[in-house]
Amino acid sequence: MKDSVRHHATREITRYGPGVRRDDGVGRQHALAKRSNQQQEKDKMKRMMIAGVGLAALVTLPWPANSHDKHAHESYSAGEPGNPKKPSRTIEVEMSEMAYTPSRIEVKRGEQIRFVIRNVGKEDHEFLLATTEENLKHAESMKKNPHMEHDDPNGVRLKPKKSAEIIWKFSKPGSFEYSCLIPDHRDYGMIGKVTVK
Ligand SMILES: [Cu+2]
Repeated sequence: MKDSVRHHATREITRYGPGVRRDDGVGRQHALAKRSNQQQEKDKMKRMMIAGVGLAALVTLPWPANSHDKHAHESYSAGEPGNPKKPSRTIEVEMSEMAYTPSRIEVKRGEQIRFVIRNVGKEDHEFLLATTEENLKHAESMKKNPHMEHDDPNGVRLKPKKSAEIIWKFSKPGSFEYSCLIPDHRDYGMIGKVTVK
């Protein structure tokens, strides 16, 4: 089984799927205003240090920066990203500490579901649609890097009061799940069962 989940350490993602909206939390370097030569020299040193730190962070990333391209056309364990132009059934899912509502859904094989996901809790939460096997494997890597972000159509991480939509086609029969892989959240109950018949 392929691990279709990609990881980005630096991006902040608020919404996924077709019609994606994202916030890139990239800070802009302040513009250089009129300054004395001495100040400019200081700034130059500071920029060099920032560049150095950035490089070090890049080197220590557990996933290669190009993993994005590598996984671009891989398949997903719970079906496939849906087509927003085709009909879908809407299911609203609320996330809180530490549960999903509903925590169990049933869909027909081939059915397209538009998940409207809301974080009504007080902490960040995730909704990652996959097989249990894949999510457990993924949870292990999350323990090593709890702040990793996921850049994939089958998942979203939301801050409190945020919402997002995921359109998903359940093309495979079987048992799947959505869970939150922020360390301990799944163990405390953040798991929802999906049965595809
Ligand atoms: Cu959570």
